[in-house]
Parts: sequence; C-alpha cells; structure tokens
Amino acid sequence: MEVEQTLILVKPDGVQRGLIGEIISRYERKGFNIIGLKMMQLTRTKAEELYEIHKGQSFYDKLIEFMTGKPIIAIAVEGKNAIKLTRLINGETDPLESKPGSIRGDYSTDITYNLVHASDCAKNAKSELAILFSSEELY
Ligand code: 3AN
Repeated sequence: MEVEQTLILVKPDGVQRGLIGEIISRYERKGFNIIGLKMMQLTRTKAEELYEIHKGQSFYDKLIEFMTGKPIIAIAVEGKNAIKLTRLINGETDPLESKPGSIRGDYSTDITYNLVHASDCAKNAKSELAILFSSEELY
C-alpha cells in the first residue's frame, strides 16, 4: 500500500452550512493525517487552474462563480491510498449515485453544490496541492 498525499476542499456550501467539522472528522476517523489546513477565498486564477479540465463545459462558469464566491477550507491529507479512499468518503459526483454513508450521500442532493473536492489521481494531487499550499505550509 502506498502512502499518498491529496488535496481536499470543503467547498463554500460546506462552510456556509456549518459542516466543516463533520466533514474533516470523516477523514480523520478513517485514519488519515492532516498535514495542511487553512480557510481562504479562492481567487479566480486558482479556481481556473483547479478546474482547467472542465473549461468549455456548460457548468464551468457556474462552478467558478460558486467556488470563488465565499471562503473554502483547503486540507492536505496524507495516508495509505489517500487519493482513492478520500474520494470514496466523498461519494460520487452525481447525487443519484452518491451512497448514504458518504459525505455527498449524507448531506447533498446537488451536482454543483456538493460540499467537497478531492484530487482524482497522483498527478493532479501533486499539482492541486501546489496551487493551494506552499511547501512551508505542509507538515
Ligand atoms: P468530483 O469532484 O466528483 O471529482 P469532477 O472533478 O468531475 O467531480 O467535477 C468537479 C466539480 O464540477 C464537481 N464537484 C461539481 O461541483 C462540478 N460538476 C461536475 N460535473 C457537473 C455537471 N454535469 N453539472 C454540474 N456541475 C458539475
């Protein structure tokens, strides 16, 4: 098993709904280490870097407006198979596929306002962590 680092975001809806603690506790209870944590408002530049892959999609503008409109929580997480396992904890993107027991399955019905982000592969985890955290901010 491989120890991995990944980027988690509690999106603005998670912060506004008072679910920060509930969401972070799920990664902690699973056994992951939190190696970086901060509240911030995403700049347009950072949001566009994060969601570059979705540029041109019908939901892109709405997604960027949403992600930059209010503060988020950025979390750097480390542990065995952290990339795959944090995405399982989050649940599927499509609310109709997101199972109870996952964060989205328990707390969201919407495909855009879906509370959390987690990097989807090692390459993206590395680049996304670099967008949100400087090396001095990781422990
Ligand atoms: P995930 O966050 O589950 O990895 P991605 O990376 O495919 O999903 O999509 C990033 C974000 O873009 C999603 N979390 C969601 O907020 C939004 N999104 C993705 N697909 C759609 C869609 N079909 N309609 C609206 N928003 C979407």
